Formats: sequence, structure tokens, C-alpha cells
Amino acid sequence: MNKKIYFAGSIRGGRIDAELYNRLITYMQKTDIVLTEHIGHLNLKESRNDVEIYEQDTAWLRESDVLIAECTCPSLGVGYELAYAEAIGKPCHVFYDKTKANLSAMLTGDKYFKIHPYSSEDEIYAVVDEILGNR
Ligand code: 6IA
Repeated sequence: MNKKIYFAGSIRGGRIDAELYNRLITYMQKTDIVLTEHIGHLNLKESRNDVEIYEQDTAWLRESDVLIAECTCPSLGVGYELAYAEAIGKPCHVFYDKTKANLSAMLTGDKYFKIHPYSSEDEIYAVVDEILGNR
């Protein structure tokens, strides 16, 4: 069955990995539903105010089946979303490139989170297949 995925990635934390987010979202959309496909848009335009963004994103978190976060580029918003998702019991998966980032101890030290360090992007896709039950 199609899963509803909340994909989290940095926005105001920096867009250096936006193309990676875009590729991951496109991949997940072949089999499942990504509630947050705008995270991968390469030309983001802020059309809503911050209260509207917060209300919509937390509603999507409650609606989602799983949170998948790409955390190589640090983002306060993604950290907040992870804590919110844990508090409401959603499965949380965190990917980061271990050759580029030293992940916060508040994520690596929290046994609730499933942490997936990778050193090359190709490694991500097989893990995503497993998370989504597609292999
Ligand atoms: O602190 P950050 O901005 O890096 O936080 C990024 C995370 O917060 C993402 O995973 C999003 O789910 C959420 N978020 C932050 N800003 C926005 C946003 N801005 N829209 C939707 N979610 C957001 C407006 C850009 C829009 C036109 C797509």
C-alpha cells in the first residue's frame, strides 16, 4: 500500500543539497506519496506566511506514515520536525552523508531515531526501498 511520506530537508538552513532532495523525492514518488514535494523544488518562493507554513507542516506530520529526513545540511526546522514526529510516535529515519557532516548528538544519541549514515548517494535508495516495504 502507498505510504504517506513526510520528507524533511533544509530550507532556511541552506539549499546546498536541494538537488539531492529533488532526486530522493522523485524516487519515492514512483511508489509512494510525498506530502512535502516542495522541499525538492529548486526555485522555492515563499508564498505563505510562517504561521501558515507551521500549521500546514505539522498537519502533514500528523497525517504522515513515516518521516524521512536528509540531515547533511543542518536545519533547525528539520530538527524541530524530528522531535515533533517522535512525540506523536511516527517512525523517523535520518540520512546524512558521513563524509560531509557530523550529526548532532541530539539525533545520534536518541535511540528512537533510525540513523542511516552514507558515504555515497547510491546507498540511500536501497534503504529507502526497505523503509517503504518496496523490496
Ligand atoms: O529551518 P528550515 O527552514 O531549514 O526548516 C526546513 C524544514 O521546515 C523542512 O523540512 C520543511 O518541512 C519545513 N519548512 C521550513 N520552511 C518551509 C516552507 N517555506 N514551506 C514549507 N515547509 C517549510 C516556504 C517555502 C515554500 C514556498 C515551499
